[in-house]
Amino acid sequence: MLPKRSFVVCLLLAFFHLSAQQNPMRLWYNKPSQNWNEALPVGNGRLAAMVFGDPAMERLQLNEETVWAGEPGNNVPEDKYDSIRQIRKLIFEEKYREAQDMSNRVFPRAAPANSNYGMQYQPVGNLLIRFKGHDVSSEYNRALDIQNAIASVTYNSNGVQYNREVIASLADNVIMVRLTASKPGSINCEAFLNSLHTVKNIRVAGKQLRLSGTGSNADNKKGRLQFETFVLPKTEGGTIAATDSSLVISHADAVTFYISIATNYKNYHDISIDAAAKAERILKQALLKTFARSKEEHTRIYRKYFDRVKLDLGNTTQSGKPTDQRVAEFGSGNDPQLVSLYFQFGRYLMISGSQPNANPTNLQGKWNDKLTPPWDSKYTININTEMNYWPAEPTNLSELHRPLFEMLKDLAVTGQESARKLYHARGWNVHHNTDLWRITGPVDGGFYGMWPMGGAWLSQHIWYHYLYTGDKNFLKEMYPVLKGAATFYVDVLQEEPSQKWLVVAPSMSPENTYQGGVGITAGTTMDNQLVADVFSNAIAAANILKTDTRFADTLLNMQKRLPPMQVGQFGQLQEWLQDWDKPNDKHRHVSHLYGLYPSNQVSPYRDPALFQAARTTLVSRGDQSTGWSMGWKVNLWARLLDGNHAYKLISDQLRPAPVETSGQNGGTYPNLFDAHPPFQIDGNFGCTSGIAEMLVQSHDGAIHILPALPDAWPDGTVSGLVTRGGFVIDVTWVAGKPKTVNIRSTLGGNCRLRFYDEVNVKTNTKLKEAAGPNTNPFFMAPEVKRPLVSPKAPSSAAPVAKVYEYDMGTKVGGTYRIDF
Ligand code: FUC
Repeated sequence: MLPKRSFVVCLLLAFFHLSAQQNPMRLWYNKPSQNWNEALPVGNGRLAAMVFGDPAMERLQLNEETVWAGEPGNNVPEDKYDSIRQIRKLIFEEKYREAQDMSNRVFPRAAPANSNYGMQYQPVGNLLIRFKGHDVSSEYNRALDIQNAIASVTYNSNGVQYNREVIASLADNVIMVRLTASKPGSINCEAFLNSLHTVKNIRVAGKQLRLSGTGSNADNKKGRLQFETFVLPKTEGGTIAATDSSLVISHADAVTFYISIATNYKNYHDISIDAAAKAERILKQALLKTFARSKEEHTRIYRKYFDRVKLDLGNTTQSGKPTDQRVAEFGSGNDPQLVSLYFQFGRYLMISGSQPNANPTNLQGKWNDKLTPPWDSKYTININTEMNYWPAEPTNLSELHRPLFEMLKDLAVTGQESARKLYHARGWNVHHNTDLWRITGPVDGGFYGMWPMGGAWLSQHIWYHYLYTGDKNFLKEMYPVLKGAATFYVDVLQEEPSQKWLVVAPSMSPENTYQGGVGITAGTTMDNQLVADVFSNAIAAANILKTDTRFADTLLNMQKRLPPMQVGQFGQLQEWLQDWDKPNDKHRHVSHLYGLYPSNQVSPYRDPALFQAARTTLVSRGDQSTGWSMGWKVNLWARLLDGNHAYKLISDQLRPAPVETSGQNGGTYPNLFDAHPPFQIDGNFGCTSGIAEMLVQSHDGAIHILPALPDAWPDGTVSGLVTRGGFVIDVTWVAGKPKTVNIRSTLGGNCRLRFYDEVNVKTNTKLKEAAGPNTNPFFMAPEVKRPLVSPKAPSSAAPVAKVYEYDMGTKVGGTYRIDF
């Protein structure tokens, strides 16, 4: 017999287990959203909506991913090549302020009259559904089920239970709102549309609501993006009547609203689609199915992605509370399940925002309610867009990386203009922003915009995708893009006067300064790391595809002449070629740590001194920052193998976001959207990838199991994480140590595993102690090892834990189990 107390404990545990089993993957609230950051996002890559859930007035704020201001066209200024040469000359003469002043003059802060600094991503409008008499309600619940991708609202009013379900259908390309009630004939509502756009037409056509509109004019561009929205309610029982501007539904048993939105966008240079005909076609198709069938198909498609990864970090009573309360209490409570929910929410956002045939997720994913959103909600590519795609490969959503590759193919065309005109270079490049129209010129003037490295960073993703999937056809398809990125740097690199290293100039370390208002320079650490990677990837790809031997030789020779990473006065990894870093610099960008994450140029085992220098840099930069910066730091601390510090950053990120809509304090809104503030989706994705990085890493010659597990997660299970070389990993751990590891090999080859604990090779007979370099081609180190220049010994050497490494031969499709 169990003693009474144990019995109660068991009951409690069983209860939490049960409720966790019922659906731990659910955001829920006991009140309607008061503002946009409380509303819940649904999306199918192309369409998106925020669901507010007010009983008396439902609001769906609608987006379609191609509704942008402006029209096709690039923004590359004419006749700037000589100025760029002069700026470069000033830099090499160490006249940095003059160089910056000239750059600011040549590329003004505001877009010149004949050009533009990128267009705005814009909302479509709102579908509003008024329910008279529902101001008073009880038993209210509003939820987002991220296991099935369904938003719902339930409440009781006048003795009737009302339910709403909303899906952005992955099967039928429409958004659907389903209204039901516990009593027949009790659905009475009035639906209408509105929109912020100035050029618009809202009307009722038969039993449909319609909204057409045109994207705004902005800078030198005329708004030529047209959209059409058709909303059709299908009733079961009751009647529909039309007014001038609304549809009135009376005494229905159930209603399904079908929302079809289409635009004239075909691709970045062609807007010749008939938007109305497309919206109509999609609507007709969708109407052939019942809601039940659409929902089932939608969920099936969604779960094909979502179910691939499971994460259990433990569960406490906190998980029974509304999500907003859990965010508010995260710092003081013990709520590991909120971390797994947040992790999976990042995956939810990727599945809902980045379907294979869609555009990439922008600064707000696909969710935006403003005509002029912060930073235009466009693609900021000096960190933000890349961060959106960090979880794609490791969290088993590889197909959803595709939109980024399609954008890269576009940029490899439009970016030839900026390469040619601004730099007299072959290949292609893009600066720190782009948009739906794939602009590639500098944006926001000489200080922010003079960074010709956007293509270098984005194109890393081609190589990541290849390393995780081994897909040679993909590599072949994307090789011209990689080659074009590398070619640009072959033509652009300059010999700097002091050491004769080859550097990019002018450029900057994104958005940071080394003296008041001056950031422009030559050969920043991040640029050197990026060019080294572009060259390594292009060389490796050329070898694999057996092409361009001479070109690869050129790259190899040039790569040897890139500046090394350097350790500076306070033991830090230098951000600039010169030792200009300040120990009190808290700037949100940590660009020079690109080499630590997402790249793999810093290893505790290959180069401990460099590893220590990177650590010193991160310590001095501090934790507190914008959402995306903290998301990056989760990954960086994971790479520094410090799980507790990575967890500290997760806790900082999971603090409630301040109500103000600007600032640099980060945090999380009630709907789990990340705050810069304001809302920016990159931090969600950054933290999601950081959590994966704490559990499994594969960048450093081996698969490191539980590299950065924090004390806060002593026991847990993760399954379905993917590593380089296409290994799918499941790990169960107890008391901070691995217990079982399951590995599924999708590409075969040597599987080198790294643990902090010794494995018994007598019982795990497939393993043998690792010897020599890893023979798996997806784990090979780059050909050129870039030495560290370390005039001073790095400080604060934290010891790096001892590791044990094992090799295991694997076959395609084979599964392997390791027991501790
Ligand atoms: C970069 C960052 C800002 C912001 C903007 C969208 O410029 O420095 O913090 O995230 O992108």
